[in-house]
Amino acid sequence: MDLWFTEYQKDGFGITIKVKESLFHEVSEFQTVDIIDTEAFGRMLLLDGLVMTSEKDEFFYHEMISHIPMLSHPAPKKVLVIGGGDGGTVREVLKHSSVEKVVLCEIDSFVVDACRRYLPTIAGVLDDPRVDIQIRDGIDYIAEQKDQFDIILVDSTDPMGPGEGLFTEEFYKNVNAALKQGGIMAAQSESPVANKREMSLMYPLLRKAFPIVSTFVGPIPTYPGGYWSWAFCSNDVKPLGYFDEARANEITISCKLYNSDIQKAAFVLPNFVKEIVKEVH
Ligand code: AG3
Repeated sequence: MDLWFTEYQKDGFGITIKVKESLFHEVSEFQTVDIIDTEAFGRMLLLDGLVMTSEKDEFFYHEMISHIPMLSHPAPKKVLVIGGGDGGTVREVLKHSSVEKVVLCEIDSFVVDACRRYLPTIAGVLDDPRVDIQIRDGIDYIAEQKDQFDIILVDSTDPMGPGEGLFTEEFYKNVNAALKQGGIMAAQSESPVANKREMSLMYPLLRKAFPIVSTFVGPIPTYPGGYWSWAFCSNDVKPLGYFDEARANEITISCKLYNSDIQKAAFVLPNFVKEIVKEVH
């Protein structure tokens, strides 16, 4: 019998993937955690029945959320990833030779443990000595950090469930206070196709916390709408305000998606996305 998984997205559509087998299924204190093996995308992590990552298309997300901000900073040394318990964002951050320490602040130890066991190509870097794993709520962690990080990456779930508190003005203000001078935050900001409402609520809150708020976009085959966005926020760095092409070329060698043309193109927004984020045009 054929077994298919569907993430119901919005307005009567979803993404449906043929399942080979279920490898892990647990209900943690926070959410349902599943790892399934699929024909089309290899192994996949699902949280509360939503696609978080897959072996075959994770690079679309992880290379964008990390390299676009990392290469907008001259020498990022200390990086914080909030959420992202699968380790994919940390893996990309560690490709940058300036990095001395990456703190991974993930609320749910079940996610980290399941990914370490079943998704080694994504979570394999979590044993690197530069990685400090904090199993705690990012909301509390960030409130304790002042002037600490060069880059903060908010690799969260959707703005409902355990991720909800990561989409508030207070949280963004605390992120700002945790950044050093010249620091940058990038946060996943949902799909301009499937989550217009969530996006249009998020950007005004970001603008209350940061003077510079911009948006970059890219495709993600297994996420709602197939098309995704990230917020780029800073006190002093504008998108493409700093860019070292030689460093970008070094990173490009180990990437499936990222290159210096992508860096330049990522902030080019279609009109309907400008409308959602209310970017002046
Ligand atoms: N990124 C998850 C983004 C939200 C996806 N939403 C959805 N499928 N409805 C976090 C995992 C990648 N490290």
